[in-house]
Amino acid sequence: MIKNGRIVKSLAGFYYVEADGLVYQTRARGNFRKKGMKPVVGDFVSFSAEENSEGYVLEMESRKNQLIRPAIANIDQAVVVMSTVSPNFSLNLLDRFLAFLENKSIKPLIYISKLDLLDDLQEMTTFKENYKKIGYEIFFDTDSLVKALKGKVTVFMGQTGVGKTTLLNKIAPEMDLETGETSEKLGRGRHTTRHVEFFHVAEGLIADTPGFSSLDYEIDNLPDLNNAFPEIAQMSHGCKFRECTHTHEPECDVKVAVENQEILQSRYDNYLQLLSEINKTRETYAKKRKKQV
Ligand SMILES: Nc1nc2c(ncn2[C@@H]2O[C@H](COP(=O)(O)OP(=O)(O)O)[C@@H](O)[C@H]2O)c(=O)[nH]1
Ligand SMILES: [Mg+2]
Ligand SMILES: [Zn+2]
Repeated sequence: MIKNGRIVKSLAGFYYVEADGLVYQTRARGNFRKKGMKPVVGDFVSFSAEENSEGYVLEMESRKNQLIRPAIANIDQAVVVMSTVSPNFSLNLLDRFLAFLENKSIKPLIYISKLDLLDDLQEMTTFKENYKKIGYEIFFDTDSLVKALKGKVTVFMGQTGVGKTTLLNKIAPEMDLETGETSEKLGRGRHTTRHVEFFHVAEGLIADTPGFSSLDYEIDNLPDLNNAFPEIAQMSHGCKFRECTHTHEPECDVKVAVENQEILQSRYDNYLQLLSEINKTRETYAKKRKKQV
């Protein structure tokens, strides 16, 4: 019998496909590997479902997005966890996460942890207002965050130590994850590699992503970088040049908006930093290519 479903777990060469509320154990036929296509968790597939024996993944639908490490596809949204202190709150790091997610068409949700360690919430409240204006949702408590998980596939990301596991343990104790504290106590490595799995939580699906503290990505072209900052992309429609980088060009609406404080100076600075990183990467590649010739 052929069924359609979604891969919810991948372990030791098996793919576990959920269809009509049941989970089927399947393998991928060799012809997938030959084509260089490896099914991953999150893939929508058709598969043969045999009684009392393994099924086979037959076909995969094309993906709306994909992460490499961990290997997950078709993600709706990501909760970026940022702590107020230890590690210190960083708009630079946050903007990098946001740009990464925008570039992958994954909706960012921002969760602020360790608010209890602040004497004064003014700075965080101002931050929340500023980013809300850009269009981002910022969560200061778990109850409101849980509501936003309904019906979506969500991943969690953030630096080591910000409190991802603590947060997940609170909203999904059934995942039974180890926090920094317990893994230290047990003397285990923090970065134990695990299989990838989706959990049904808060009427949605969430994937824990333990190794996902750094960004294994490069935005490598200017239009993509422009679009990764929604308020800059919006404002750039008014720039004189279509390919405006918002640096040296005349009649640049983005620069005017920064001067008028319609765009945050810090967002613009972080955009410029990413821009210069892209340009550096390009120069390095160009040099390498020259050497090879
Ligand atoms: N005070 C305070 N400590 C927290 C909070 N969230 C996490 N922590 C602590 O921060 C440390 C790192 O948390 P963990 O969940 O392991 O972070 P992860 O590396 O992002 O998974 C642990 O000692 C937690 O107890 C919080 O909201 N307030
Ligand atoms: Mg953790
Ligand atoms: Zn411009």
